Amino acid sequence: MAATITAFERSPDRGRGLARDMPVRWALEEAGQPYDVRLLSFSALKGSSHRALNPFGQIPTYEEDGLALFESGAIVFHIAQRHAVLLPEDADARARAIAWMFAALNTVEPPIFERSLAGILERDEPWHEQRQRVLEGRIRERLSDLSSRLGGADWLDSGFSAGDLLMISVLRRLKGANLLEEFSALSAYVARGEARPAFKRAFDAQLAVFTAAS
Ligand code: GTB
Repeated sequence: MAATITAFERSPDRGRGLARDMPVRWALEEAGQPYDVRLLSFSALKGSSHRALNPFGQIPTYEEDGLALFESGAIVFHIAQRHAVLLPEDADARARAIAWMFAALNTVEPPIFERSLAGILERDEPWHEQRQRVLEGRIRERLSDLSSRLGGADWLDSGFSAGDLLMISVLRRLKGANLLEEFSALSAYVARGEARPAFKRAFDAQLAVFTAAS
C-alpha cells in the first residue's frame, strides 16, 4: 500500500517547497514510491488525532502498513534505508552518507533556522539588526566550511544520497537571504539538486496544493 504523508493545507511558504513535507516528497520521488497526501489545517495539526502521529502537532508525518513516523529526517532515513538510490550499498559509504544527513540537520540547519525565527519573532526588537548580523556570520562560517569540503564535486560523497537531499533542502531555506549567492559552489550544488527530475516532481506536487487552495 502507498504511504500517506501529511502536509499543510495552505503552506505559509506559498508553495515554494520550504515546508518539511518537501524532503519527504523528494525522497519518495527519488525512490519511485507513490504516496498519498493528507492535507491539514493549522487547527487540525493540534488536534488529538494528528498528535497521536506527531506529539508536537507538526507536519510531516508518514504512515505505511501500520508504521507511523514523524520527524522529516527520520522519515527520509526510513525511505533511504529501503531504496538503494538514496544510500549506497557499501557500508562505509553508507555511514558517511548518514553522517551528512546528521550534518545537514544538526550542524548546518541550526543557525539558518535561528535566523528565520529571529526574522519572524524579533523583527521589532531594537537589537534585531545586530543579532541578524551575528546569526548571518554563523551561517557564513558553516557555508564556507561546507563549500570548502564540496569543492568542485557534484555531491558531498561520491554519488547523490539522502545526505545531499537533506543538505540541499536545508540550504534552500536561505533563498532570498543573499547568503548562498556568496558561495558559487553551493549555489551550483543546490541548482543541481533542484534539476533532478524527482525534485521537480515533488516541488510541482506541493506547489499544486497551494495553487488549488488559492
Ligand atoms: N523537526 C521537525 C521535522 O523535521 O519534521 C520539524 C517539523 C516542523 O517544523 N514542521 C512545521 C510545522 O508543522 C512545518 S515545516 N509547523 C506548524 C506548527 O509547529 O504549529 C517548517 C516550515 C514552515 C514554514 C516555512 N515557510 O513558510 O517557509 C518553512 C518551514
